[in-house]
Amino acid sequence: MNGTCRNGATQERKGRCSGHHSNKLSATQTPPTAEPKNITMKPTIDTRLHWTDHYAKHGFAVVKNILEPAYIEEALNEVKKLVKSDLPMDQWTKDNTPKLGTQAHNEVFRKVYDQPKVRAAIDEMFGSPHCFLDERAFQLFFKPRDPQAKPELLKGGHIDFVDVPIPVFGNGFMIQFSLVNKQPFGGNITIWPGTHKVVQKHIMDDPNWRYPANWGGITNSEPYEFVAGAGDALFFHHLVAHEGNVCTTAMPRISLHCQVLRKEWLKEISADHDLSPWERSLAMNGPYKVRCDEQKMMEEGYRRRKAKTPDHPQVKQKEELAAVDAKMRSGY
Ligand SMILES: O=C(O)CCC(=O)C(=O)O
Ligand SMILES: [Fe+2]
Repeated sequence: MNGTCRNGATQERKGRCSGHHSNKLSATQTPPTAEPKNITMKPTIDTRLHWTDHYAKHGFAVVKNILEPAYIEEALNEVKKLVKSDLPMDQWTKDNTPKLGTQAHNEVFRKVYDQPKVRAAIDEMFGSPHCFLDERAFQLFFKPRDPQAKPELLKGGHIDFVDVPIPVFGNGFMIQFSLVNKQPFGGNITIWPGTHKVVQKHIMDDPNWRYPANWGGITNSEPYEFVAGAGDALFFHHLVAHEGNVCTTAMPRISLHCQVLRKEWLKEISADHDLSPWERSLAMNGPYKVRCDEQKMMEEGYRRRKAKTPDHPQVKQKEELAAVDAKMRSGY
């Protein structure tokens, strides 16, 4: 992963190394320490990698301009109809706009899956045009500016399997599409690169490993912030740590958060055949065979959790989405 140094560390290093002919120190100079301390690296996209390789290696990828301008316009008009405000969009705030809910049945938003470049990218991920299960489990994320919020990113991150068994392979991935141009701290999603491998290894080693009970230490690094242009997409792995942030910019956060499911649940990854990019992202810890039917495991896990904690807020959120499509519950 390419990194850019925060706190001016890059410039400091350049300053030390360039410009002077002699490396000798004068008596009054203190010797430089080996490296400045406490540098945190802010992850960026490694543009040397093809987007599918980036996805497999880091657990996420950005594909720019995946949505057609005409579709973006249509979807934004739909948002404006729902918001019913006389104010221009950049004056919308949390306090002067309604909550829009998931919009999980909205006919315009669900068409995002029909966008030609989106469908091509899904097929590329699955390595075939026949794998995609044409379920449309998605949510509109509408987050206008919160005038009280500070411009900062949330720490911690999460995965979407709360107090349930976690599938090593699962049956899909997520795509988040931005309908607007964003700035940093604009309510953007953050991703902790590479955590898909770490989390998967834990589950492979211990099927009783759970989020959040066993999460400590997984995300104590800098996350990547998806500062999107209108029409850009973020693809992310079912096990990569991620988080939604508060919106502190004039432009609201307006995105579609979509599950992409595969018809068949994977049972095994062996080294003896070509892997699709999606399979490669699941094979970072080597060949593996599932211990049980993961689809059944998930259905059973959600049933048990519901019986135990019917009022858990994340349980409620997931169940609202689950109402969109019963099949979805078997996956997430
Ligand atoms: O706000 C976001 O982009 C992330 C939301 C999320 O991770 C979730 O709903 O599980
Ligand atoms: Fe999530």
